[in-house]
Amino acid sequence: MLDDVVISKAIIESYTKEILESLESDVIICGGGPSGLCAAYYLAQEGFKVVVFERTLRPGGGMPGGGMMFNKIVVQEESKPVLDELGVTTTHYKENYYLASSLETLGVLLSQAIKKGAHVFNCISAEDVLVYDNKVQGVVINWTAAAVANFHVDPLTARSSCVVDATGHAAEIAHVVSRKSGAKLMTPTGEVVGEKPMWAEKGEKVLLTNTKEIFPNLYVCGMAANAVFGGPRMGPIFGGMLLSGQKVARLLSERLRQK
Ligand code: 48F
Repeated sequence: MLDDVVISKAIIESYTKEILESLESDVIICGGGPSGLCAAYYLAQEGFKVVVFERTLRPGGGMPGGGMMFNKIVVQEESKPVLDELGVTTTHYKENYYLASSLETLGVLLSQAIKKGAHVFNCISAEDVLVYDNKVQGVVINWTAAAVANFHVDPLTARSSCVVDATGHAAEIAHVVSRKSGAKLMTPTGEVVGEKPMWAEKGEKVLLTNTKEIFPNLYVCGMAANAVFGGPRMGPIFGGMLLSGQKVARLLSERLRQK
């Protein structure tokens, strides 16, 4: 026999428990695209308490769409070990070019991040940050549906030792910190420089350099890193996104272990 209300209680109790536990963590990642999920996977694997807030119903950002909805992605030689480690099937196209299904890659990445212990919440947007003593100390969250409906709903907050802006092209968290704190970001202009036109070779090259701390306790990875530092976009080559997520996880892991 199945009781409809028991089903409801099971969902509400378990979701409430998980989100309550997630209000204080080591790292909050804003954005569940490829770079954010990859960062979550590596941080969770290292045993850190990591929380991902993803705006949309379905995590994955630009990954499932591949290139112009042709649902394949390309990765280069140096990032293939990440897909191998995750267990994603790749095929060799030509020297330095490998292909993977964008859907398989997303499915595996999401599944592995959660299995390692990352807490991934969809349908929640990070709309602001907590800044105490000129340091980012967490984020302000709200249901995406409230914003879509244009409801005036006050948000809630989640605290963490560090925050990662993995919001993609829009670099939303960097923008909000720059606009509201009045302080300078650690960029050449002190502000978000803005993304440059498509150039895969250069975009992928500068992405790892751009993956770093940009304000006390605020890190940036993925396309947001190039947007913040004025790097080019790079289209449906995803190796850099994975390596950028891996790099930010390493930087955070080194930092959090020092505490
Ligand atoms: O855009 P997205 O996929 O960013 P990424 O991880 O990867 C970029 C590639 O997809 C592609 C590319 C490849 O070379 O250039 O564009 O850097 O994923 C960003 C995710 O963040 C969510 C958004 O819905 C998407 O899933 N997001 C954006 N703003 C917010 C957010 C926010 N304020 N709060 C929560 N999630």
